[in-house]
Amino acid sequence: MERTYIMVKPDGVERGLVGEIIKRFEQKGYQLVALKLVSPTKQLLEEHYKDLKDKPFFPSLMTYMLSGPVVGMVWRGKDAVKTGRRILGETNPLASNPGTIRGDFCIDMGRNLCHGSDAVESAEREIALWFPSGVVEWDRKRVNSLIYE
Ligand code: YYY
Ligand code: MG
Repeated sequence: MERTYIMVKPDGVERGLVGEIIKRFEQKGYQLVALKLVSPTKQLLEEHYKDLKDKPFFPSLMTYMLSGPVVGMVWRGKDAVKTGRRILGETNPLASNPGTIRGDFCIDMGRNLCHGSDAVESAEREIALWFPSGVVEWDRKRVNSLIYE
């Protein structure tokens, strides 16, 4: 089973969309294995977005991400990384289909509500970064038998 790191960005937290975003992963059938509200440090965010540090939008991305607390979570399940990003929508909300989180709730790229890992390796890196003491490994046998064949 794959794991992915999903984060509600400061705009999503302030706009009261945390529950809505959690709901979409829950109703799909993914299993929540970690969750926290945190005001991240600049260093943590620079590490999280280290691949983007030379991009022109990096300074505004940092300002945005430091504007309030974020909710980090880890969701577990089959194909969680790729499907998680499909649940979020495209990076640009205006290119995101209705029915996706970004397609339904936002407009500008620099206010796109949420983050989702883009590959299994980056997911594991991000999970270790945001949840250094690990996640909760709990069993969900009964529900899994209703979701997976
Ligand atoms: O993975 P994803 O969040 O969809 O996009 P990334 O390419 O990793 O960029 C991270 C973050 O940076 C994006 O969610 C919004 C912001 N951003 C931007 O403001 N302008 C761009 N041209 C590209 C990305
Ligand atoms: Mg990304």
